[in-house]
Amino acid sequence: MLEKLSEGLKDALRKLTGAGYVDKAVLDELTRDIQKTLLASDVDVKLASELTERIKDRSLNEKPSGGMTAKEHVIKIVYDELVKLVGEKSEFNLKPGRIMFVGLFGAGKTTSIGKLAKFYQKKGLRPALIGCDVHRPAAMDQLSQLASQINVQCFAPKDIKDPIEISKAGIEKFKKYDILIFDASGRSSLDKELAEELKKLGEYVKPNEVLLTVPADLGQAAGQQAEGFKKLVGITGIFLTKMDSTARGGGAITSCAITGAPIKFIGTGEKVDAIEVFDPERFISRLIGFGDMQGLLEKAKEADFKPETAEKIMEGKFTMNEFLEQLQSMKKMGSLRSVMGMMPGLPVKIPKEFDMDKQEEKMKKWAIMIQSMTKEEREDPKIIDAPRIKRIAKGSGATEADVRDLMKNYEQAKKMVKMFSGGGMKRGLLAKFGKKFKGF
Ligand SMILES: Nc1nc2c(ncn2[C@@H]2O[C@H](COP(=O)(O)OP(=O)(O)OP(=O)(O)O)[C@@H](O)[C@H]2O)c(=O)[nH]1
Ligand SMILES: [Mg+2]
Repeated sequence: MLEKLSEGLKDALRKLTGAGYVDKAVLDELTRDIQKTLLASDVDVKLASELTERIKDRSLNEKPSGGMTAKEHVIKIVYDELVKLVGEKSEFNLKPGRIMFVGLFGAGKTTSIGKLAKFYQKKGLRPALIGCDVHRPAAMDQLSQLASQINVQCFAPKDIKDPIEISKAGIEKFKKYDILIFDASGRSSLDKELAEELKKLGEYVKPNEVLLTVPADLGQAAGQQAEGFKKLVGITGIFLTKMDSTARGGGAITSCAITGAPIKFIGTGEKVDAIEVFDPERFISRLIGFGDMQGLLEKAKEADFKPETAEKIMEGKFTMNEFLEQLQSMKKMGSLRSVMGMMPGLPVKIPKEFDMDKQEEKMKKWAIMIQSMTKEEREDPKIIDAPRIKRIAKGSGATEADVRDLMKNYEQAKKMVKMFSGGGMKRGLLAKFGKKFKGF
């Protein structure tokens, strides 16, 4: 999905992280690259150039906050601005209710209804489908087939020709169900008749959500369509379909975002589980390949080294206490996997053979072992001999081999620390450190 856009943005940011320092020339290149890749993904020219202007302006005029480096600051701005470009986060209602799907022929209504029903099912709610497309001959059959395929109840009578009448009977039939999803008629364009029918149906059903399905391959025209439906029938959100099969998704998303009707879901394939809740922050983080950027920036601030620890380390002092401090910093930052995924400048791909979860378990154990050492042992690990190893193992519920493994890793870490001294300490150290001593 959006591979080209994603690659383009990643390349632009990689150039930034690879540059010696951030200056106007670097920013010019960064914004030029971003603009180029946005345009290639069909984002409106004006939107793209406004965005890049803001990135430049903010990067030059805003001060980096809370211990961020100049590059991190720019990355954060790029991230912020891209998030704003794709819309606001909207909560999707997970309470019992009624959802009406609207959209033109072939937009993906019926498919998306199946996906959403399955989505609710997985959350432990009971959905049921009601077919209100009385015009297209095969519509009722299609809905019934889909329903039986995903094991969801469905009311799609072929003999009733009035959507209101169908709704009435369906609501009565599915009184005990949590979520009722209505498949409304489509048409080749949003004309007066369709608008009338949808309005009437809406007034009767009183849905909590009216979702417009728009195919992403429309590019910027997706936004125009959303605008039209919003004006004529009122919609609460957009289900953007076919994101997997177009390079114009950037245009579709950004043009929908400016209509003020939030994108709530995206469809990423024909299968029933190809559905994603649309969350602008997560979407952009993934697109630019830096994992949960926001999370990193906040957590990294919290988990920053204590200055006195950093100082000690810089002086070359690295006892078990400093080692423990580091392990705890890592823990505070969240799971190793997400921290690694979040590090700007680190490739997001982690070698398959490296078992993160196991490593994380290990680090937790190490912390417990260090905590069962005496003050002397922590300050001068050299004194830890076989009997002491035995005692530490016993005291921390570990094996002697575990303690030896900890000692080995501590020694390696100490060596690493000696290698880095001077600038780029603090968080930089943590990043390099975490990367190196676990065999990357
Ligand atoms: N690749 C891809 N195909 C999709 C997606 N969503 C729907 N489709 C395909 O789009 C086509 C039309 O989907 P339908 O669900 O029948 O669309 P509809 O809006 O109900 O169509 P009408 O009832 O005829 O108005 C089907 O071939 C679907 O498999 C998606 O997210 N990705
Ligand atoms: Mg349909």
